[in-house]
Amino acid sequence: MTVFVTGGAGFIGANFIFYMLRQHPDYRIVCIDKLTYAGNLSTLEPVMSNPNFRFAKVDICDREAVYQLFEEENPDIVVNFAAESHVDRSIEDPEIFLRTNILGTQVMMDACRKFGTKRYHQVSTDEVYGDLPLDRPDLFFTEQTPIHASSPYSASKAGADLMVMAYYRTYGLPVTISRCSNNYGPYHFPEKLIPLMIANALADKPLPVYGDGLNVRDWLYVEDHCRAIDLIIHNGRVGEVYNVGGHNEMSNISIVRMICRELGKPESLITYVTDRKGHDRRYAIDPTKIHSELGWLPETKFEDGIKKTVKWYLDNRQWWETIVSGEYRNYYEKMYGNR
Ligand code: NAD
Ligand code: TDX
Repeated sequence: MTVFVTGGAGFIGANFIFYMLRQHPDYRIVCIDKLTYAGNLSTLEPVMSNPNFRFAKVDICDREAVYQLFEEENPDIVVNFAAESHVDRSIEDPEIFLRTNILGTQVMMDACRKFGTKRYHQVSTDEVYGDLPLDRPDLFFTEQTPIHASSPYSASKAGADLMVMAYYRTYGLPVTISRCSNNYGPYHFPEKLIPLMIANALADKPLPVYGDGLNVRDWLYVEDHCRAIDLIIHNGRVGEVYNVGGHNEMSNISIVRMICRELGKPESLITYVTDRKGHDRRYAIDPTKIHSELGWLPETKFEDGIKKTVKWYLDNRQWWETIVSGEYRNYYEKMYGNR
């Protein structure tokens, strides 16, 4: 069995590669990654010499290079993680989001059609459903919730999902889609809330909380997401969408306070800054379908997951310090300098 994993040098894709090589030691895993600012080859160092693993530096929008790889490897399954993933960057400059997230998805699906790939899996997000109000804790996103994206990022992911379903209906491409809530864990790029707050707190820098800090996200430990995708690509029904999330809603401010406590840092570091444009208020997943059809439930409780994550950032300073001291510094200055 050969599995293509696009975006495998990023946060979730890398965790998925480690997970798959552990769970299915007889599978061949081919990582396709353009190595954008978010891709980090050093993350994949532990598996580079595994004979069942191959890394290919390829842009998923590069049709010729993608077809060439399909020709060489003839994959059974494609799991598409590759994307521009940061909402704030999409607000600054949407174009690359449309290119990679929509056109790249199309190229990967065209390749699957051409080479008769048995399964194409699209890694999507709960953000395609828009947001829920804070004063209606009874409401959750189900697979029937209408698409109602807010940011250029989520609109691009929603556009890709629509193309995936169009390829299923029009060409009969065997597809599945997962829509997951916010992930956290090792190798999370430090532009995102949890790793950014850990890195800043360790440097005694201000902790920039957007708006009133009351926006709610539904957090899932990354390995639980990897297990859900593994179940879907093997046992999920073709043409179906599966929501993935573990009923772990938390406000941003409570997460930042928890990180301060874990690291023994004062809450006086917390600084309220100008809100994100169009900031989604609350995300909350109803995972009934994946639970009842595939038996999936999250295994890592947030209290344990956040401790493991903080420990990982303490034990792997070199990984993220290299990022925050390099080109990323310019991004940080641009986004937070005058906020
Ligand atoms: P990430 O930004 O950490 O990694 C993205 C990876 O894709 C990087 O390695 C990057 O180099 C690669 N990439 C970008 N453009 C590419 C291109 N044109 N061709 C090939 N590779 C390219 O992202 P992540 O947080 O790991 O997210 C992975 C996927 O999961 C995305 O599709 C995202 O929308 C989805 N998702 C993320 C979360 C989350 O909480 N992080 C939640 C739900 C869904
Ligand atoms: O400095 C910050 N301060 C802050 O208050 C940052 C970076 C974020 N925030 C807030 C904004 C959000 O309400 O924290 C929350 C989480 O922000 P992000 O980490 O940027 O994640 P989010 O926008 O929720 O999107 C993430 O989850 C869904 C991923 O980046 C997406 O790829 C995924 O689809």
